[in-house]
Amino acid sequence: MILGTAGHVDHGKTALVRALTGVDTDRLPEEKRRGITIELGFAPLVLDGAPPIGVVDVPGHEAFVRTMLAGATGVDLALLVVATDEGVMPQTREHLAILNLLGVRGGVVALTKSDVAEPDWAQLVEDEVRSAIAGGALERAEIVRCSAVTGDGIDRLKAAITRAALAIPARDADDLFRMPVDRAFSVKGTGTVVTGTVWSGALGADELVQLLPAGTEARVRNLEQHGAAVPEVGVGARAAIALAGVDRAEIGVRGTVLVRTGDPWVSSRVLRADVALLDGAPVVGSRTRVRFHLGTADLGARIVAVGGPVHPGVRIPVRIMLDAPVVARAGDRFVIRSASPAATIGGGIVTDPEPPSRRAKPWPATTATDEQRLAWMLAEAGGKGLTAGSLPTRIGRRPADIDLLVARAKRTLVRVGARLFDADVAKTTELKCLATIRLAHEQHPLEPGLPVQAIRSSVHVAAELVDACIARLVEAGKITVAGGLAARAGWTAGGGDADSQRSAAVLAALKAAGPRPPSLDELAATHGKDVFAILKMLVRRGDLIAVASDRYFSRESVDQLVSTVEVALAGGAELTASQLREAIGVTRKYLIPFLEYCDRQGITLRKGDGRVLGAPRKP
Ligand SMILES: Nc1nc2c(ncn2[C@@H]2O[C@H](COP(=O)(O)OP(=O)(O)OP(=O)(O)O)[C@@H](O)[C@H]2O)c(=O)[nH]1
Ligand SMILES: [Mg+2]
Repeated sequence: MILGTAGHVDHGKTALVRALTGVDTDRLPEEKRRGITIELGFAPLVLDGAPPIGVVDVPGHEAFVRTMLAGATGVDLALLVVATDEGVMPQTREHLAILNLLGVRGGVVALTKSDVAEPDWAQLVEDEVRSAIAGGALERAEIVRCSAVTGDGIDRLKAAITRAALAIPARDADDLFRMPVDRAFSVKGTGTVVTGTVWSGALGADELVQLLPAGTEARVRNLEQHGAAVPEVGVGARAAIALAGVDRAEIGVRGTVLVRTGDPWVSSRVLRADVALLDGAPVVGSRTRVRFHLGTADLGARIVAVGGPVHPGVRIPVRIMLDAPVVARAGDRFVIRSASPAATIGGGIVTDPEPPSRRAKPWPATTATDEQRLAWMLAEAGGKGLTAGSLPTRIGRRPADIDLLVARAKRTLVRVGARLFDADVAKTTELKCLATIRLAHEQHPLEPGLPVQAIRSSVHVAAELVDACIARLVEAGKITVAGGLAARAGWTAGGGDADSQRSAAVLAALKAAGPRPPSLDELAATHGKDVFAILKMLVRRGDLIAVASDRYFSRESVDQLVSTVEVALAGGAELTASQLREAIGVTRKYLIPFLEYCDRQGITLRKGDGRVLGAPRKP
């Protein structure tokens, strides 16, 4: 569990952390010289009856609010420090606002430096603090008067922190691992080390990890929690993780997030979010440049709402356009500051870290349920669908919760392999597939069906959805698929009245012509230009045989001719084409294409100038 300090500069935060933990977290020479905190400080706090606590000590100076933000993000508990002699000051209020925006879950207020203030004055300050915390995350926090110099009240402060720690429900452990990096350095003999507060999940030695948004790959060499080696670090821990395979120089600290390789984290330059500006903040239009703080990331951004600028005091769905990619998850809290004057002006909650495009509209409403947002995402994804694996980050729930969510939504979505589609989109696609097949039958009545590939390319949705729809249509008995061709159930090529008459006429003509069938051109002259399609269809049905590219014989004629040839060549006879012509009784014009057909079919074999019988025909 993490406890973060907060409070105005010089109010005694670092002195209190030292009184509580014995650790002086102001280590830098510049911090010593100026007597202020500049960088984040870390110390373990062991309290009787409380879970282990990691303390993050933040700077109070107004110039270092960005650092305070990086430290305050991910804390469970706040220790708001107010010097009794000064009372509530500007950064007391700004830090309080930040804690509220980040959704800190509880905490304690220390009214410190009690040794330098009169009790009456202390009471006034306590009242002032009460009204400052009213309505926020620390509303019910205990207020403890204490002094880091005399040690007065430190035990009471420890007891109050213990109570606050026990009041917070434990975070779920079985989630995706994520740790925003707040420091990176190299240690002789160990190599590159990154530190941070584990936001979710757990990580162990030898696991493969990625540093996002850069995407640098590394392996976990070993892990430490407050200087002690541990086999695994989990949610809410302060962790120092030694990495193999990465140089310190490759790691940009601000905004770098350590995740497990293969988990569905993405970095994005566009987010959807619900945003609210603090009372008294300036109005923010779509062109207003703001600073966006999420985790340890701190970057320029613009906020776009539907229908005009964002006004203080209203929670509103927006799209956030970032100057650089960040790693975010739905449910993440962030803070917005104005650049000049540098001030905290608002914040919000990410509602979609991965909109499909830069122009994606904000969600239609704030405070949507998971079911609602899933429905919006599926509708927006349309025929492209979305991967189930993207939902733990896009919806912001543990993978196990997402499985339940998807199972509950089974009437509104269709799952095809790893992709999910809106059920209405799937239904429409099914109808489109059917319509495409019908249209193909109308336009090409002599064709046996439409290639499935042609359906895929004309329906314009993910190929796997088309395939699933076709499979459903087959299952429902509405269509058939054979040899890669889809057709309406019961469809016969050329089955229409007009087509049937024409094909019957063509077949009759060819049957009548027997061994002397007309050529393609002659057929076209009598039966129409598209006679080729009819011939192809009759070949598919087995009524005709394409003996040559422009000669179609009826099956009966071919059978008769083949028998005649077999008789003529029986007993191993070897005959020339002229001899065969006499046996068959047709001119060379018909004979030669037929004999070549026999050669191709293996009915006859060429031998010198003549032919002999080939292998016996298949029955
Ligand atoms: N008399 C008295 N002085 C204190 C007490 N706590 C801190 N101080 C003094 O107040 C000054 C500031 O203390 P820090 O602990 O550095 O204050 P801080 O809140 O950490 O300051 P920043 O980190 O720069 O915001 C130091 O000179 C401390 O010695 C206290 O309980 N009583
Ligand atoms: Mg300090």
